[in-house]
Amino acid sequence: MHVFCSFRQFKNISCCSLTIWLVLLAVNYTMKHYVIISLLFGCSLSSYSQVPLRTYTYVNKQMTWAGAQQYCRANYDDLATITSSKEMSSPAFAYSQVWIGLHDDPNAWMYNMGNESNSWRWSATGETSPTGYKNWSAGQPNNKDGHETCVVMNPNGQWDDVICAQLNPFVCYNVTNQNQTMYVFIANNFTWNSAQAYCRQYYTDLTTINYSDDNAAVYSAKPQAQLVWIGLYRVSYTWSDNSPSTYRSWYYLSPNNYKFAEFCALMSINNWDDSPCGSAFNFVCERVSKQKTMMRIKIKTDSDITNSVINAQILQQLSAKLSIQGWTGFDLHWNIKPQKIKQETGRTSACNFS
Ligand SMILES: [Ca+2]
Ligand SMILES: [Ca+2]
Repeated sequence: MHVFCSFRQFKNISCCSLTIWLVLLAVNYTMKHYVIISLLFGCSLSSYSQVPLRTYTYVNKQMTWAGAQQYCRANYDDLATITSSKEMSSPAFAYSQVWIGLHDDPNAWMYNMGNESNSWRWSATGETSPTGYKNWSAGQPNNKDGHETCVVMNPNGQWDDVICAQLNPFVCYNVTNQNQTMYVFIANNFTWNSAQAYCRQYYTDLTTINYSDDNAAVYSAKPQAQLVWIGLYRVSYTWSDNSPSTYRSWYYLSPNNYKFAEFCALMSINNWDDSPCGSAFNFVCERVSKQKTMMRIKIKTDSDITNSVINAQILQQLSAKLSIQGWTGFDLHWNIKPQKIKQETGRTSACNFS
């Protein structure tokens, strides 16, 4: 297959002819791959094939979720990630009560302020506190009923994880020209996400609290009897193989974190329920086919494209775009053949996928 098109993205890089080999180790569908290439380079492709790259195996052994994960990693690639209803229609899932790779990790959020996938993060940084400061109320955080992934400051200044859809006033912060942090109480009753959007539009963000002094300042900024949103949140369920897939097929009452003891996803014919990770069930493993794709791009430009700084910037941009699209495990590198470099003028160019 050959595709030619005008190549506009890198006009400012220019000067010679070079070849880029993009080696993509894909864990998604071939179709998605082509869609991404189309997005990156503005080319339309005339044909594609759909090849599912995940293959699933039902394992008839009763194990805890962690035991199943270990077994799958030793004998396949990992516990199963499911990214679509089409994948879920695999015969491997035609059984009641099987572990899949979706889980929450209470050790990452209940006892510390770590930086794991399920840990608490501050809205302003997307990361945990560098100081590890926390000020939970007794017995919190507890993820009651399985949906408490946003944090309020109680009237007494201590924190509690609650459902993000609650409607609460909130405290934004701003950094002044003198590098001072100002805390601003907003009396509107908003969900956590709406409060975050409001703070980002009119101030810097929802509050970050790294020290007891910060906590005292936020406490002072709000009316004494008032409960408020602060900028702390977390993502509760993530996949064992670190897939960014947001596909979910929870039973309508799940997850419910029944008895505060359910953090692993158990599947029963399309319906997922959070269950105690220590219970023993059969499970489904996955094997992920790595797809190696080489994309040859010919660029004719008029600046020094052999400049390593420019080359690194291009790869950074490509990597960022692929990551945003949900790609993992890819490797991009240049393969420049100096002997083929020849001086060209003008800024028109072509890309050639073969
Ligand atoms: Ca709670
Ligand atoms: Ca449950």
